Amino acid sequence: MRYYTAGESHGQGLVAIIEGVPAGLKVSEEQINIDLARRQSGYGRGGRQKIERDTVQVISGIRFGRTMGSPVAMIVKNRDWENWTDRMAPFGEAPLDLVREVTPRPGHADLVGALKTNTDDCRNILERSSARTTAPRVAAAGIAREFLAELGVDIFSYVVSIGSVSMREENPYMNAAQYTPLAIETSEVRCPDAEATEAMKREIDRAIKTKDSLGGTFRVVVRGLLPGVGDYAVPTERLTSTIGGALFSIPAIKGVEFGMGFECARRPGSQVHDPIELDRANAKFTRTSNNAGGLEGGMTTGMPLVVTAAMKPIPTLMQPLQTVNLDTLEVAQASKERSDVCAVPAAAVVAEGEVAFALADAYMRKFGSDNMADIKAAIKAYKQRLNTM
Ligand code: EPS
Repeated sequence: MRYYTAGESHGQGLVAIIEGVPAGLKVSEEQINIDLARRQSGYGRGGRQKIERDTVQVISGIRFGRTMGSPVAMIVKNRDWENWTDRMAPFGEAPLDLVREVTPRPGHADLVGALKTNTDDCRNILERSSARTTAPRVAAAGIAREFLAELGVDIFSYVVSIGSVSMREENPYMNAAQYTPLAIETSEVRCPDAEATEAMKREIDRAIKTKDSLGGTFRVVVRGLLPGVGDYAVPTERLTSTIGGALFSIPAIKGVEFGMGFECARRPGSQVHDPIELDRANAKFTRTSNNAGGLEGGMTTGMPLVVTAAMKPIPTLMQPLQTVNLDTLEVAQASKERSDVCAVPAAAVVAEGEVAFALADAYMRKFGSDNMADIKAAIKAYKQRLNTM
């Protein structure tokens, strides 16, 4: 299962096409819209979110609420388009009063993208490198999430830190799977700790006051995984590789850690690796800890998958950094425009979808891809074999 997207931040809308979708999968439009709304949420988002109410429109591939086995096409429209019809018109001449973007923001794709594509207007770059382009990715991920949900796999995320404020956690690789969606989604920063939520909001308020922006870290947690999904033999099929790559494809993601991550490098092996135990009651192998974060040798262990990602601060600053004006080549202040101060809670929702795609693809490689009935039969046979070992 893979997806493609097209669309700009202030164009007519954003499109996703998902290929390799098995037939017979139940899909809920409402659930996709809930995820789109979750992506728009979060303390620290800017004025644009008051304009947009993202909803999905399915164009193909789904009939009477079930996938047909053909590619699924979706659109998420931009409400703001009506304010940009002249400046973003696909055809005709540019308006005479068009203001080109010539003061690239440090940390954004503006400058390098303009050099690469030979344009004198950084808008051509920022329109596509905008966080807005994650909206169709979340819509597309709805298919992967439904696929996994039907196989007993669920995915959630939560924010661990914003700026210098972190929630306190005891052995999160073992315990993160116990957080409830209610505790996460009722927090304005999508953090299950009420005290940390308030401290993070204060941190964002301080950034607004000082005209700055903030990044942070979040975890994606997956429960209900079977052991042995992914691969150790083919480098590109290792889940560390596919999930890592998928998370790094989200704009602004600067680091990914599986389980204990970088801390593993500082400890001796005896304090890192998870002892194996036989759970006789459930006829399965388990681990007494989960420092590996649910992956060994690029495959699922059957323990919860716990992956942490770090997001850098938003590059648009209300107190801009120094740049160079591309017209005059003089020192200038970087572009300053309506933006978000912090989008970590939203990025975590995007990351859930990326992890879902990587896992759905790995499940289909192992258990088949044509239709849900055959996939479920293959999973049943696999479970039976593991149980009778
Ligand atoms: C963004 C700037 C803001 C954000 C936008 C990403 O939009 P605008 O320039 O229209 O004010 O709100 O994110 C979204 C619209 C979204 O839906 O995520 C940027 O510069 O990347």
